[in-house]
Amino acid sequence: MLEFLSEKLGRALGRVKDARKLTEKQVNDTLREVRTALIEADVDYEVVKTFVKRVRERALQEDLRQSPSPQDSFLITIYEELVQTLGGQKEDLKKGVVLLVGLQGTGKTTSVAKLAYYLKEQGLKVAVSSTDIRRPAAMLQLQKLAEKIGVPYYSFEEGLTASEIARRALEMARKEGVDYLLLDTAGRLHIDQELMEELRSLKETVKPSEVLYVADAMQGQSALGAAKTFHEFLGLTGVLLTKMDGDARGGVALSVKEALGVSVKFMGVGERVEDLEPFYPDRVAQRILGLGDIQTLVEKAQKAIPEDEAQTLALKVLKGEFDLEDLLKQIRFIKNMGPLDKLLGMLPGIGSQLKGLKIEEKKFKKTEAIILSMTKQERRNPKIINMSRKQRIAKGSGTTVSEVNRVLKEYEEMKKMIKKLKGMKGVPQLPRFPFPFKG
Ligand SMILES: Nc1nc2c(ncn2[C@@H]2O[C@H](COP(=O)(O)OP(=O)(O)OP(=O)(O)O)[C@@H](O)[C@H]2O)c(=O)[nH]1
Ligand SMILES: [Mg+2]
Repeated sequence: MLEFLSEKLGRALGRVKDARKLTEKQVNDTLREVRTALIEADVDYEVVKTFVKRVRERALQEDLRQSPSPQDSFLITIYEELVQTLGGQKEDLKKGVVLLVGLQGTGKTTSVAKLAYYLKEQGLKVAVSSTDIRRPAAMLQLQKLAEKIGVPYYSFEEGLTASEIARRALEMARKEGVDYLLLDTAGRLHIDQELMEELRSLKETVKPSEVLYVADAMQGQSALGAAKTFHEFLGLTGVLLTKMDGDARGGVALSVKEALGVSVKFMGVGERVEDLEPFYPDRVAQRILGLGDIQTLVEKAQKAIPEDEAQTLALKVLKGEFDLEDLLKQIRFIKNMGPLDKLLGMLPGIGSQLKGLKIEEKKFKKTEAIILSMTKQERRNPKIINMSRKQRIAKGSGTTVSEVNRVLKEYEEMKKMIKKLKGMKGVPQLPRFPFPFKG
């Protein structure tokens, strides 16, 4: 996700970091590269123009502040302006009825389920219902998803209008005292009057606290054209960007706020119900600038690993003290945390390196067996593992010496990577991550 931008920007900004001093020419050259990268990533042209203008003005006007260093303050300016472009503050979802609208196939139904799951995990009371009367299968799709995540699905007899379904669902939601009633709506290939009228009447009936526009990031900027029409008709309160895990260049995430005046509130990052993340402009900016997203990573880890254990593990990783015991723990938690490449992509500097790194989750089982066949001493200090120990471990785990070697080699590589991170400027400290550019 967002690798394209983070790769390009990382390169341009890396040169600034390495420079001994910062000249006006360098500022201009860097901004030119930034501009090209943003345009190539499909960010709206006007957004790019304003962004670059703001950064340049600040950089020159503040006379390249000497503290902490001109380079750092230039990078800080870029970071701060990027956060602004992405919407500034993270915005919460107001309690009440949440209407999800958008074109066909953008991920509305899936997102209703993801959002329900996300809110339920936060300990909130959620119910869902579908007003998509066009396709009978659409209702069934949501009903099944709701069952899967254990959230009530309100269903009614056939033949009701979308507004009537919504009205009855709201009645039930009130009776049951839910915090959020999430309503799915029908999508259309193109905007048409009939759909807009249906949505408008739906809105008047339930007076939603949120009208979220579901936009497919893969569609790039064209997704925003339709959003503007929806906004005029309905008054959107936010955007949910789906398919951010795809190979979209992600530019649309940067264009939403400027183009619509409302913020991205969530992003979909996969097909599973767990694959939804709240949108934090500062964290996304850090990811884009190739600084990774340690906060999100730690939150994910905390969900899967008991809190203090997560903290210890994260600290160990950052301090570069990471032994095979820790690797074993990680392997065991990974199942709860989702695909490893996604997780590693959130670590600073790793995202762009991941392309060459193939992670096969099936290998985990074998790796786990191999580590389990080692003694505690061996896990803490793998250096002592000689040939005869390798043979014993291979036998114990039902594998071969070459597979034991593979695990050891991979562990060494991981350690190297972690060491590199540690040496990098910009690895924030635990538990609260202060400004990313300070070393
Ligand atoms: N990779 C990926 N796929 C997604 C994401 N969100 C939705 N999808 C997929 O997109 C497809 C369409 O999703 P739906 O939720 O049915 O879309 P919809 O907007 O409800 O479609 P209509 O009701 O026909 O308008 C499904 O195959 C989903 O699995 C996402 O964040 N990432
Ligand atoms: Mg649908």
